[in-house]
Amino acid sequence: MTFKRTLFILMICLALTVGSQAMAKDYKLVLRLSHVFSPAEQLTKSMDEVAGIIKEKTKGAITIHTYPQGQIATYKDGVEQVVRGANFISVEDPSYVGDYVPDFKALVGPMLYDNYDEYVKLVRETKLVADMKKKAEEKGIKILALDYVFGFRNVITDKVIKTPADLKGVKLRTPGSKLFIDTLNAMGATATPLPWGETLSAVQQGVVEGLEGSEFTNIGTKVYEVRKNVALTRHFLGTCGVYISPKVWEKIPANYQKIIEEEFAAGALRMVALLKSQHGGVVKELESYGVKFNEVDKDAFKAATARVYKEIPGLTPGVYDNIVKELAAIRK
Ligand code: X3X
Repeated sequence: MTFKRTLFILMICLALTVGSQAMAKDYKLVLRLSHVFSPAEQLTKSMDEVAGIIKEKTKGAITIHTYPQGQIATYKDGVEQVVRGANFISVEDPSYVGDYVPDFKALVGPMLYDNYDEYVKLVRETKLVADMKKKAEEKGIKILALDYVFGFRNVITDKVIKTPADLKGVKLRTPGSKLFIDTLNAMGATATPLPWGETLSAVQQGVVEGLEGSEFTNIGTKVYEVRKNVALTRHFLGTCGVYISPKVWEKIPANYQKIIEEEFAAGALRMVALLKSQHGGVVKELESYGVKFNEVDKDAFKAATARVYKEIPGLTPGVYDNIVKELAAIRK
């Protein structure tokens, strides 16, 4: 190559770099982030914190306005906003992604996890979940995190529940996710889907006898004022993922993408560590408000919910067994 030609190519490269930097400099994007959690709950604080860090690190180029407590689209409707390509971040249980890629329902299915860490490891480090994420992206959902864990979900009633038989005829509020409805029904209860915003009044008015949720939900939304018994079914690990449209994502300059990805991932790890350290204290505080905790016949609930996995339509054959295998390896 002649000297002149080399110089010409170098100048074009330089012009392109300067051009894209100028573009990134002028770049501005406003995203709306939506979830159902209350101001006192860590998920709300974590989302606000991550949004603040992203704004600071991108020097104001990426603004994320957070909308807690279901002010705008949440649950299934929130994920739908993402799939439609809106400038929107949905923060929801991964079972809603399961409406597009059913394997996510198996990933967060009943009676799977013993602690937060094994779930975090599974979603961060296995090819199995990396492949699931790729499939979600093809369906219009780019996953920025899956592990904003907010505790194991337990049955909260006034009646002491120890076996599936104890739940017979007991109406329990669940979120509207089909996985939740099917699981609570399989556990023996009569699942009654309601958005969180209607839950406590439904319990107070006796529309439902109780609900299912974690100790962090219990303390953060004052469930203890309306129901006093927690049966430690630990049937689901309460967790939220963070979802954005790949179409929106692709238009974000790479340096900002990196910041967004890193900060949502780091925020989840901080939340997991914090909640792990707070759980014992939260249980004590709930007990001081008169809440009683009881262990349950775990095997009976496990047997009762086994069929849920068989009945999820559209699962990749063998995916549940593969999740169990990966978990066994992690536990070793
Ligand atoms: O998709 C997000 C979660 O499944 C929300 O669970 P839900 O509706 O029982 O709300 C939990 C609370 O902590 C809300 O304040």
